[in-house]
This record gives sequence, structure tokens and C-alpha cells, in this order.
Amino acid sequence: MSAVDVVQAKVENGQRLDVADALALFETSDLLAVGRLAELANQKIHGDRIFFNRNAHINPTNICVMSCKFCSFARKIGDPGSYAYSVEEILALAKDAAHNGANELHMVGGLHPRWNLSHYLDILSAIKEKLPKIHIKAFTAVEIDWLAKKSRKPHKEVLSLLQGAGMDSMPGGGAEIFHPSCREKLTAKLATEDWLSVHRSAHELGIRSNCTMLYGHIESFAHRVYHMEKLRALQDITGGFNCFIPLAFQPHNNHMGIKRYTFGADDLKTLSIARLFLDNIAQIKAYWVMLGQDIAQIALFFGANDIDGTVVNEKISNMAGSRAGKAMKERRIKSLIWKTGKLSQQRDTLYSQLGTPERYEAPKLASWQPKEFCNKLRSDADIALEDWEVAAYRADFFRLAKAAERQHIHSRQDPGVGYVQAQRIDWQGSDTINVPLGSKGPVVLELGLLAPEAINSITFDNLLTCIDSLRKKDHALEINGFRALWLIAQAAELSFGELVQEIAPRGVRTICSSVCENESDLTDTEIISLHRQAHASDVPTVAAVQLCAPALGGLPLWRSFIKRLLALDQLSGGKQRGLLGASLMPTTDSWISAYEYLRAVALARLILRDVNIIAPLAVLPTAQDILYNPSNRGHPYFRGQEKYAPLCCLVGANDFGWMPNDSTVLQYLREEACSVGTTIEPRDFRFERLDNDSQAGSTTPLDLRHAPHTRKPAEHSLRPMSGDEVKQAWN
Ligand code: V47
Repeated sequence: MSAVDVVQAKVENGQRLDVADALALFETSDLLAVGRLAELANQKIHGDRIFFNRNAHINPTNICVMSCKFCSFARKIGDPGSYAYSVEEILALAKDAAHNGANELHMVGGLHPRWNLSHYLDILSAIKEKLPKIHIKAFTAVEIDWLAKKSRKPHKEVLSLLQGAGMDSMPGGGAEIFHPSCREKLTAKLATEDWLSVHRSAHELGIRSNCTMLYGHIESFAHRVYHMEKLRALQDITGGFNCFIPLAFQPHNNHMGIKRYTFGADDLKTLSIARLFLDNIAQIKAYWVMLGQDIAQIALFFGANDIDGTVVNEKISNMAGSRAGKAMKERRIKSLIWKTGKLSQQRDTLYSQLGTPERYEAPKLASWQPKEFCNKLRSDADIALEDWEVAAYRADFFRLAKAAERQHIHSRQDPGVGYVQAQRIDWQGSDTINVPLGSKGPVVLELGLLAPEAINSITFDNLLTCIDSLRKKDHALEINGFRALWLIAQAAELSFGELVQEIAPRGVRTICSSVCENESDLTDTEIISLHRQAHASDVPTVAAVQLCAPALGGLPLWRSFIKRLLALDQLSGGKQRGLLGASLMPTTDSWISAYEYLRAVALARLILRDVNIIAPLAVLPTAQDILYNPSNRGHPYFRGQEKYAPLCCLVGANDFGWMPNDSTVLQYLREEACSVGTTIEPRDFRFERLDNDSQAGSTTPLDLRHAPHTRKPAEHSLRPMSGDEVKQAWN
């Protein structure tokens, strides 16, 4: 029996997972299987309901006596950027939050050397006096321990005084990672036993709390399981934890020397295993601030039932490079949830429901018949547009994903994920094209983005001159823009096929659809005819399939997407194999979410079974809204799409499309691909893999016994733990 089967049997029988089960799940490469089990466990507890809250963060000071290696927030007195709010300033922030609808204040800060217990009591009483209804979730175990030491009082007495002054519950920060071999390298703050003891005392006083785990730095999977095991054991005794929040490490402006964000696949696996292992903690939170909105949304199928809240003015992750922003509007949070087909449920801090659950209703469609649909898929029977449409809106995510994965494994000859590097030339219609001096290599001539007047100014002769000039320099050439080429042909009184016959011998390797070729630019019949005419002259083609969703986050208009895929399917069979790939393109004015994009990939793989499915990294949709690190500014690849791009490969994509010649981007992607057990490989315009010796060795799949983000062997001990070491980790 595989680890996943063992866990499945346990989940179905309501049995508790042991440490070895959790480790085995971390070590399996079958992310979808782990996610499916977590979704099963989550559904048993919460059904389709996803919690969010209206909250605001207040960080009273960033002055801190500690110097934790991972922290980008703390400053010393007098440091540039250090601050310490007065009680009045904190109250003003609290009033502001309440005025904007928050019912929870999340208040944590540094360990200010000059602040003592009475100051904390003053802060709480001032807020409670003016805002008696607001819930104050305040102060981590680290702050409690610090106040206890300063005031020479036991934890419980400090907690009781704070409770009396208005502290309603406690956040889960400061837990970091419990295993001493990691903890000692990261921080000198309170020991694991003290963190647990503070929470135990709080629970005994009736103060409920959350718990966290900082992951994605130097810890191994064994350390993560060790951490969760400690939390589970305490929860068995007290039952006082509301919620577990895995905190994804943010890499900037601290002393860890780690340059990259956590992998999306690793985030999802960690949340899933948390859901399965922590059977006594009801809520698992996908903290969007650290995961990013895209992964947080997908996490709603990987064990999470809570997405945190509006947050407002988050500082700790923001200063460490979070790309998700400092706040999220309630409307956006709901929309992220609704787009997964689940129900949004506002809650208070202690998880009482506020208001009624809400969701988007899918359009009125025939009922969803999973068995019939799967039988048709299996038996290769024709499936009508209407049935695909129902599947697009209603099919269970894992059923769709697994079917696509199976199809993908079945149809791919090359297990890697391709990408193409080429210069892009946005040609404005002049007679000559300026390719920078000395440049070599393949060129994509982009005609599809030209305005109609600009296309009118390009003559057929003009086009041939340009193609010839590129050929003289030995550039392999791909042309983007069926519609533009067709218009040029019409102006020259040629058929499209005649135009292709002229350009094919001049070295045009492939013709691709451009981003803006949707049904209103070229009908299905027209586009199929153009592809066929190109194939007749032995020029293979790549199609673009547009994905559109209405503004304000409505559900995707799946019908037009599927209709185009089905039309393209006419080209994919037979001997000719002229259609090389289909590139899935969100329209610029729509809002397709990451989760919906994964569904789109799965559908495309199922319809165009053996065609290359391209998830073009350059235009993958994302709901993240800031580019934090200035060196990444303007770089389309660092907004966070790279975190879920590899997941596209799990559900059927096998290509990332055009990629700039940038070694950082490639390194990021190479690692992301490794994290889902695949590799990225450069290819030419015709999807032939290029031998690239410089990549050899760097694409070795990761040793899954180790957390995949840890990659600095010299600095940290990263070799996989031996069996003995794993055992020791529990002693
Ligand atoms: O304790 C510090 C972590 C925590 C970094 O209880 C970092 O509802 C990632 O605990 N990258 C504070 N994490 C945040 C926290 C929290 C957040 C949201 C909700 C709740 C809750 C709790 O942030 C710290 C530390 O573990 N942290 N630096 C960093 N560079």
C-alpha cells in the first residue's frame, strides 16, 4: 500500500495519522493525491464553507531587543525606520479600523526595552474603553514571556492581567519552528517549551489562541512534522487552539541569505498535511499575505478553510518582501472564494458565523453527471460542447485534475516542460527591421498587436523584404498574428495559403495566433481554415485560446473557450500534426484567477489530448498586486505566477511559452519545476528539444526528503536527514 493509500484509509475511518504518515506524505511527489485527501478531510469538517474576517493589524512598535535572523521588521532604538506609537496613536489606528468595519484587531509588536507591563495594560484599556465591542487578538507568546521576565511574574499572572485589561485572544506568532536544532540557528527568543507553556496557561484561563509554523527556510520536512506534533499534543490537552497557520517564509531584508520565495507546491503540500495531521484543530488558515492571493485561493482545495481577512496595513511580511499587498478589500476576498465555487462565510475571531454564506451561482445548465462524463472520457466517445461546459463549471477539481494528469502522462513523449527563448520584434511596418547588431538566434515577429491602420500600411513586398533581411542574418523566424497576415494577403489579392507558400521557403518556421485573436476577430471557421492553409504548405502552427471572465471577478465564460478548443481539435488528429500547440491566454480586460486557470489547463489537455498545452508564463493571470523587490520591478515573472506555474504542469500543461533570456528567471523556474518532479527544457519553434549542455546537472529532481526550497548547502546543513537523525528529532 502506498503512503497515500494508508492515509486515505485512515481519513475514511476517522483514524489519527502518525508522524511516519505525515513524513511519508511530505516525501511523496503526488501533490494532487495529498491535496485530494486534505480536501476530503476538510469537506468532512467544513463542507464548502470558507471563512474570512474583517480585521486590521496594528504593530505598536518595531523596536525589538531580539535579532531574529529571519525577521525584516525589527529595528533598534534610533535606527532609521524605527518607531514606537503612543497609546493615543494606537487608539487612533484602532478607531480607524473599527470605523472601516473591522471587528478584530490583530496587535503584535517588537520587544521594546523601555515598555513594561503597565504600558501594555494601558494600550488594552484605552482601546476597550472606547471600542468595547472590538475583539482584541493581541501579543504573541514571545511578548508574554518578555513581560513576565520584566515584571518578574509568572506567565499566567501576566496573561490574567492582560485579559482583565481587554485582551480577548492571542495570535499564533513566535512559534517559528520548534525543533531546537533549527530554532537555535534562527532566534534567541523563548524556547519551544516556554512557547507551549504560555499557550497552555492562556487556554487554562479561557483565552483561546492560534498557532503558527514558520516554514520554507532551513528546516527539513521532519522538523515540520515535529512542530505539528507538539501542537497536536498540546491541543489534545487543552483544546484551546482555534486555528493553525503555516507561515511561508518571505526572503527579503533579513539575514537568512535565502533568495527565493517558498514553492507553491510546497505551500499546498504543507497546508494539506496540516489539515490531515492536525485532526484536533478545526481551522487551517491559508494566510494570503504570505502565500500570495493565487496560492491562497488554490489552497482552498488543499486543506485550508480560512483565508484570513482584510488585514489592513500588514507590516511584518511586507517588509520581508511579501508581494500580496498590505490589505485586501472584502469584495476581493469574497470573489477569490466564489471563483472556486465555494461559499464565503464571514466570521469573528472565535469562528462564530457572521451574516449568511454567499457564493456565485453558475449559469443555469444541465445537471452534472460525473460518472457518465468520465465514462465518455475513458471510452473516447464524443463529448458535446454543452457537456464540456457543465464540466467546466461543475466538475470536482480533483476529478478534473486527475483526468487531465492521466491524459497528460499518456500523451506526452517528453516528460519535461518546454520553453522557447527568442527575441521579440514588435514590427511597426517599416521596410527594414532593426535586429540589434551582432544578435543571433531565433526571432518572433509580432504582428498581432498592431492597430488596424498599421497593418494596412504593411504591404506584401514590405513583409517579404523584412523576412529576407532576417533570413540573411540566419535567424529562425516565427510569425505571430494570423489575422494580420491574412489582411496583408487580402490587400495583395492573395489567399492566405498563397501568402504562406511565399513565406515558407524564406525560413518562416511557424505561424502562431496572437493574443487578440478571439471569436470577434476571427471566427472558429476562419481560424481553422487559416491553420489548414498553413499546414498545407508544411508550416506548422500554434493557436491561442482566449480565456475571458467578466470584470469584478465573475465566473469565466467557459463556453467560448471550450468552443474554440473543440474547433481546434479538428486540426489535431490525423497524420499531418500541423497544430503544434495551444497557448491559453487570459484576455487583458478580464479577471481569470489562478484556480480557474488550472481548470482551463485541465480542460484544454482533455480536449486537445496530444497537442502541446502552453501556459505562457509571461501572461499567466495573478491576483497579486505589488512588486516588492525593486530589482524585480517590471518583471512579469516575479509577481508570483512562478509559484503556481508548475501546478499547471501537473494538470496538463507541458510548455511555458516564450521566456526572456534571463538566467534568474530560468533558475527560478527550473527550481519550481523540480519541486513538482519535472524539468524545464529549451525548445525550438517546432517544439523540438534543444540540447543545452549548460543546463545539465541543474535539472536533477530534488531529493524529496528535504524541504525543496533549502538550497544553500554551504551555509545550512541541507543533506537529507538519516533515519537515525529523523528519530533523534523526536527525542
Ligand atoms: O511570529 C517573521 C513570522 C509571525 C517573517 O494568529 C515571518 O491569526 C515569514 O504570527 N517571513 C507574525 N514570516 C505573524 C503571525 C500571524 C499572522 C497572521 C495571522 C496570525 C494569527 C498570526 O510572522 C512571526 C514570525 O513567525 N515572520 N518574519 C518572514 N520573513
